[in-house]
Amino acid sequence: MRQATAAIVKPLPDRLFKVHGNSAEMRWESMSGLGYHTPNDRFFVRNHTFTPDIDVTTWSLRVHGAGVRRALEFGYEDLRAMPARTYDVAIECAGNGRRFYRTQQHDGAPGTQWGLGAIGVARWRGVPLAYLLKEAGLRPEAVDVLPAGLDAPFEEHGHVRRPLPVGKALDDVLVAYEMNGVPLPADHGFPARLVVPGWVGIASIKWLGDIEVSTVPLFTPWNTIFYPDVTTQPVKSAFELAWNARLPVSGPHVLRGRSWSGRGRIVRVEVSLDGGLTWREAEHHGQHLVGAWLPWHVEWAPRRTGTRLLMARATDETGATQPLTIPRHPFGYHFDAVVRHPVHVVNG
Ligand SMILES: Nc1nc2c(c(=O)[nH]1)N[C@H]1C(S)=C(S)[C@@H](COP(=O)(O)O)O[C@H]1N2
Ligand SMILES: [Mo]
Repeated sequence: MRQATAAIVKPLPDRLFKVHGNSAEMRWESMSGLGYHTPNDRFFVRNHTFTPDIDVTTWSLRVHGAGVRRALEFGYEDLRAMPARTYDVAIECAGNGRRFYRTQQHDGAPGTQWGLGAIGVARWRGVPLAYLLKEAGLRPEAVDVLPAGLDAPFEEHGHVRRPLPVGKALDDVLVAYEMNGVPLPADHGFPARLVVPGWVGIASIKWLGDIEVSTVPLFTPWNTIFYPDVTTQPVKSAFELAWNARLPVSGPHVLRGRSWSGRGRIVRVEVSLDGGLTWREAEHHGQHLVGAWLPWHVEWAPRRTGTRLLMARATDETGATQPLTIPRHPFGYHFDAVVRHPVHVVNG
């Protein structure tokens, strides 16, 4: 493994990304008019340290521990030869929207000040983690599965690693080696990463090197200090528009957006184009997959120039909806309140 010279390998043009230290946020306007999936060139990157350069010819993945009867160790070609599945699902950082605690509610939290761009939906292909666990002879006493990344240790906390309960591991977790039809890009976990549908992004460990299966609950800084008690992601919505977008008053405009929830399907999206005075239901279009997002649109013919606040509020099948404000969160996770998105209606 050679040390990379920059935290992120792929190009980060200003029109696609906003860079935050070692991480990069997708600009929502870059999804405008695109298809269902987030192209790899604009998928957000969240790195605790930097993207490692892994030699796939010597790479191997070990599955071991007291929770399995025999340790497995296999290489990249072995992994690609195993029974594969394809999932169209989102990965979203728990801190997505953190900035709005500060800008909308004046109770900000430290950490990456993401807008709404720390989410992407991709077509992931790989081997179900359940298959690997069964191959290793999963014991009924197994409790936790601990995937660890091969990226550099994070501060004094060691390699990025977060325990996953065996129930979730057996349910729908993938050891992915492909993203949108190509081998995983370096920044997204090459040669293999976990994809944990519906859960906070930190569960989807990149650059997998080791998976320990234990018969006792496991603790690492990533389920005690940094992401205690966070599993599924709440309901959120975003417009496919630049922050402070300029829209000609001549219109009409089709305003597009997407809504998602880690807890189930989106059943309703309402939009307000007057800062919350009136609401109307948005129309859905395109695919709508569980674990991913629902694309929607509304038509708008603004009659006057000036600044407006656009708002979108979704409801998922569990009945969870987006409130106007939410209580402060010490880490700034799970910002699911309605975001007030400013646009400027201009002459022209
Ligand atoms: N090994 C490793 N895995 C990791 C991380 C990391 O820094 N190192 N970041 C996590 C976090 S916090 C998130 S939100 C997702 C982001 O995935 P992406 O960079 O492919 O968008 O990866 C997770 N997996
Ligand atoms: Mo994250």
